[in-house]
Amino acid sequence: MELKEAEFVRDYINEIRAAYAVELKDTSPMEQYMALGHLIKRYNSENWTDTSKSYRKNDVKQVYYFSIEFLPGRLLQSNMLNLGITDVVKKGIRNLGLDFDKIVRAEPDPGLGNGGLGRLAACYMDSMASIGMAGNGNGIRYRYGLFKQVFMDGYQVELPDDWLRNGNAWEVRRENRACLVKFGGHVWMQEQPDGSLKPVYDHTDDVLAVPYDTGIIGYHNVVTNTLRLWSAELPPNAEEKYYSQSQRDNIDDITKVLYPDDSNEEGRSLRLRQEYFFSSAGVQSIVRHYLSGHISLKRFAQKVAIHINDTHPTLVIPELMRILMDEHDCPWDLAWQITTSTMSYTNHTIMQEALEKWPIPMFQGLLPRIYQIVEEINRRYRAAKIPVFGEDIVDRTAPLGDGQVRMAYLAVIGSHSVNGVAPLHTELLEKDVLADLYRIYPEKFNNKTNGIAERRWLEVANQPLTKLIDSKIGKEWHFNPKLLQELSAFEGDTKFLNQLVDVKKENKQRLADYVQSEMGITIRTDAIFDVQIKRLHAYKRQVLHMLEIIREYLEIKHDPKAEVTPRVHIFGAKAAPSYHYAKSVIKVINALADLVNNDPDIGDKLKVVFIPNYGVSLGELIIPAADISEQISTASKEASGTSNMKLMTNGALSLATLDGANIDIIRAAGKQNEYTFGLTASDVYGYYHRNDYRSKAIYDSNPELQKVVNCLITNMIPGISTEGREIYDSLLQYNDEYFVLADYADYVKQQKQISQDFKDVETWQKKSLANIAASGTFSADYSVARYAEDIWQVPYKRILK
Ligand code: BZD
Repeated sequence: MELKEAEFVRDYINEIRAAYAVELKDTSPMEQYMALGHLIKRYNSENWTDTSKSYRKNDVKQVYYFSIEFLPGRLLQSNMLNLGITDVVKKGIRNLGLDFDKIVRAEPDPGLGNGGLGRLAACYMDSMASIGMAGNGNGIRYRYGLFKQVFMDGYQVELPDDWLRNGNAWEVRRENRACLVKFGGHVWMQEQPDGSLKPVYDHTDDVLAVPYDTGIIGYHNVVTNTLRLWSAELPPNAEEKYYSQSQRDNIDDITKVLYPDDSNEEGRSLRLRQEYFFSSAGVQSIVRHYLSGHISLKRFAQKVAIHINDTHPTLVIPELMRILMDEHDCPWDLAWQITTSTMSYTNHTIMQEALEKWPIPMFQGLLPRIYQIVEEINRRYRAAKIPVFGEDIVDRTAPLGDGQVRMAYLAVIGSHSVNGVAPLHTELLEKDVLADLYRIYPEKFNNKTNGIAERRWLEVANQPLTKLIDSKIGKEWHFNPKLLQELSAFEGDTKFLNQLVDVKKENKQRLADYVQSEMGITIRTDAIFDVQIKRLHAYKRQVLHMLEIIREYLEIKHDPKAEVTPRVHIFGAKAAPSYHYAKSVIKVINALADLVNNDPDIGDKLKVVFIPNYGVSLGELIIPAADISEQISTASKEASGTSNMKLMTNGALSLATLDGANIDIIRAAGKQNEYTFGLTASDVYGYYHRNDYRSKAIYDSNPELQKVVNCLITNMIPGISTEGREIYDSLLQYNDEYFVLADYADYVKQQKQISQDFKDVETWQKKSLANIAASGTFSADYSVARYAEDIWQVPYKRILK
């Protein structure tokens, strides 16, 4: 948009006066931020209205991305970027004598997700708007996001994340679009005048779902899409009916807090209520919107695509069936045809323990009509498939089985498309996790490799690098990130390589300043910044990284005078509050950090920093500063990974197993520009099939490994007698479920190679450049374009090659 500085300054001062009735000089950064957010929202309001109007006028097919999590990150800078007003606003703010960075930091970072899945949903929202696609988000407006993590005596402590305390500048509450979601009660069949039977639900517990909409601004293209998050409230006219305190609390609880676990199914009734709540409210509002422009529901699937982001929104399937049949008299077959043509499903994990299943009595009690529909889906599935495929495989894959509602199977059966998020992951879905369903519906399965929003992860997070890239290849890559490939022409340009070194140094300094001020630890910027940032989980193997730190520590202790390449090991990771083992790992890494960081023999050769409260905002600070990107999951376990892509585009070299999208990153950047190691997925499956992995044998055969692992139980690291033992036992007594010891030697070898290679600045920088140049293909713009073409069949405007 066009904006002059003088105009902005005038508007901003007026905004502050109107909102707070004080002079600018008397405002807090929070007030300055809120006023700026409101002003920008106002600047963009016409685009938002016009986008909706034009979708409606042109009867454009809409995509609705249903996700129980969205992790958008702070919106101020990305909205300014996408509107093209960054420079004007920054200048205006500076000339008013305000501190822009402080204003940026005053914005709460909405933690409405756990990790990769929620962040992916947010990247996709940004990309859909930016390529000009009619893509809407649908989720939950949690009053408390993911907990704030602090460390006390090295232990993780969780504090509530009251992110809405000062209001939310970007959202609009739309009370007039609210709808009722019904739980519990009874269903009975009422005879109609024509003799047919119609279900009636009574004695239900009704909850009002109120939408809060946030505009998702496209990049330089006047498009603004909508992210709709639902909040649970008492129904209207509630005062006419008595609600006990516990009924009120039950309603309040539905959207109170995000479940803080990203890898275990919760299995609790509140979680199921959350899932039905936003699925039902979302589908109701979609049907209502559709019917405001169409007379019949027959063409619904030509105008609406609903995407199921992992299994949490699977109940959109029976919910759409319910609305079509019970409210619009659609016969089953037509309703089923419309529903399956509308729905598509992405799986994000092969971990068995994350697959959602609900005990039938709980499900049936909470959602009696939905359960009837699932039963009928189940009955028809069995009737249609048993004659063709036999009873065994159909038993194993039916939506109902073992006394449970199996959400992933329901999602596959009720969708026309099922995708994994990286080629290896999709292959494993087909061969292993969903192999039976793949046999029955091979045509539904496809791969859509994840992507990231380059705008946030490069243009917002790494402004120095963005400027440098622009100075070399212009700005066209902002619209078509694959053009970053043009950078490879500068591989021999020493001046450019040196400029890249300077940019990295600047970013490392920014992080070092943060670490100094927040943690009181001094780190040197000429050290290797070796970064592992992701949820804490055994399969992601922070333990392997930890063993390497112990090894490096012992090595320096053994010969304190020997020359070493200095290193800073940087961790960011939250553990699910109930995940005991993950919390022990945090404690041990923190204790190790204390030992290492305060040992005079070590000095500044080796530092360990576990930065508390990792989230999107800290990611923006850490990622541009990284030299090494640790992507060290047990092969086959990480569906894709996305921090691997973010780190790559910021010039970090991957230290990676052949897992998830690491494989594709390595192929894109060239093997010689990354450090790969360890078992392959087929090695891991080989061990499973033969059942012959013995971690103890590896331990016995490697004296160096023994020394390192023994440090967990020798009191060398103070204060971890319980936690150290727990990890030690997991590796030896419980046979090392994630093959840490199997990969140890190869991992160490690559770490040693890294220490060598880092000394040759020019060669290192060339590798870093190769990563940046090849990273464009991992832009989410291309990912959503592929979803649009292959799955959703929706148009988009931007030409992407
Ligand atoms: O999804 C992650 C995978 O682990 C990553 O490999 C992948 O890159 C991303 C995006 O596709 N999965 C999750 O993040 N899963 C969850 O966050 C989650 C949340 C609630 C319940 C279960 C899983």
